Amino acid sequence: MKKTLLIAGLMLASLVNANAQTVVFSDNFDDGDITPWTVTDADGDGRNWSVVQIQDNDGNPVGTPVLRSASWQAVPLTPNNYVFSPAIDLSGFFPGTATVELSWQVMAIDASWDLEQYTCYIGTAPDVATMLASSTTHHEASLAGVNTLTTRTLDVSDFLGGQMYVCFRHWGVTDQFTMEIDNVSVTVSPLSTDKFFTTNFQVFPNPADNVLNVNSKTNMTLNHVELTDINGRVVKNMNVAGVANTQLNIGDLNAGMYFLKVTSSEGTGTAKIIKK
Ligand SMILES: [Ca+2]
Ligand SMILES: [Ca+2]
Repeated sequence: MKKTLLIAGLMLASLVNANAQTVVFSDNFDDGDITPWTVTDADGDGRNWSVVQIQDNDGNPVGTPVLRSASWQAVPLTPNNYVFSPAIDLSGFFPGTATVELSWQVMAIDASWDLEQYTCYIGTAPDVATMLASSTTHHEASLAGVNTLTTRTLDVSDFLGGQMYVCFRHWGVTDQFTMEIDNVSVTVSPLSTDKFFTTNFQVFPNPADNVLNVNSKTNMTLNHVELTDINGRVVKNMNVAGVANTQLNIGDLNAGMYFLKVTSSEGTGTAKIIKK
């Protein structure tokens, strides 16, 4: 029973790295103000994204304020409208330590006129050229049937360590009605320790007879390497102070499963090891 508890403890310890999720950006537009977002009217018709409070036929508010762009407003429009977020700062997070998820909600409110097209781009500057060159995008050729605010997500982990901007572009459509965006957020989630390991390091061979090689796959270096048996006893323990690669001699260990724990300045990684 005690052994089982210890293993359970080790498994639990391997699940979570240093910090919980961090919401680094969120905007629900409920202040009714589009700033600090900026817009570019690439079609030049003077119409663009704006923050509106949707109302019913009696003038009563429906839901909360949203970001809206139109493809029909008394007359058919042919929008090519861009809206850019302010800078979203991910410079405090080291690449390879976390995943970053962009989340937003989208709809085309009129079910009879909902063939709206849009693209969400992520880039390092709030301008059209940068966004069109981005490889981190989400495109929807039609919002048919998406008539209530519906959540979309995009992995933006590539922007860890720097700044990112979110862009929504309403384009390639005419004579429908409107599309809406709301509740934009960016959340950073630290990697589990086993994912942290496989992202930044490799260990080989595994299973191993005598020597375990522990190598960095990224710019991350090792400060400490530790091997623990299934009872939680530390059987190897090495300070290695900032090296990319190291070796552990395990020729003296009994055959079985062990847990490798590596510590870098950016976090902790774990991996299961088999000694033959
Ligand atoms: Ca809102
Ligand atoms: Ca326009």
